Amino acid sequence: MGSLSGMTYKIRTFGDPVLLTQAAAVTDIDGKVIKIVEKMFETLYESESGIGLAAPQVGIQRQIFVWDMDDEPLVILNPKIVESDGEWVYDEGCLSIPGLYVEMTRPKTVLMKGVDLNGNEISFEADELEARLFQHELDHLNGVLMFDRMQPEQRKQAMAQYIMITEQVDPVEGIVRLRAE
Ligand code: QAP
Ligand code: CO
Repeated sequence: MGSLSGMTYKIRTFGDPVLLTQAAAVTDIDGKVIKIVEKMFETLYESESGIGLAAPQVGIQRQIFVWDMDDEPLVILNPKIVESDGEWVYDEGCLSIPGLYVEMTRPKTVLMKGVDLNGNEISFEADELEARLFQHELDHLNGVLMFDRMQPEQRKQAMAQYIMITEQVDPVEGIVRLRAE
């Protein structure tokens, strides 16, 4: 190992309990954290059209997320949103809920603070798509998924749609189950 390819994580999908857990703050930015971040980027770039990935999505309960919206790989540790404003509607998707896109309203602009890989304080002011990404990835670090942000009726519909997307019927047994893989 150590080559550029083949260093990816498996992306956990809805049904995997790790997606519902609270991630712990990163206290030491050691080689292990660097390695995790590298591997998260590999996983993001290997994914089909992913622009953001949070550590719990690859089974790691640490407050880390990576994103790339403009051919610029970016990472933040221990992020928090300190200000948000407005409303913006967007058809939101998630690599852990593949194939499902749901129109969701969230704040339009946010100010996010956190720490970079050198331990320096960083902050990002963002709006629209990037602001949405920050809110979405931060939710992952708190074990929150898109479903949790939906109104009961919308959640019911989205769940039904996701079951349609993922249901597997064994040709012999005829058993329908949710794929958590
Ligand atoms: C989070 O989402 C996000 O369903 C990142 O089949 C959400 O990268 C950023 C993806 C909303 C901005 C706005 C989803 C790829 C990627 C899928 C993603 C799929 C393939 C989602
Ligand atoms: Co997601």
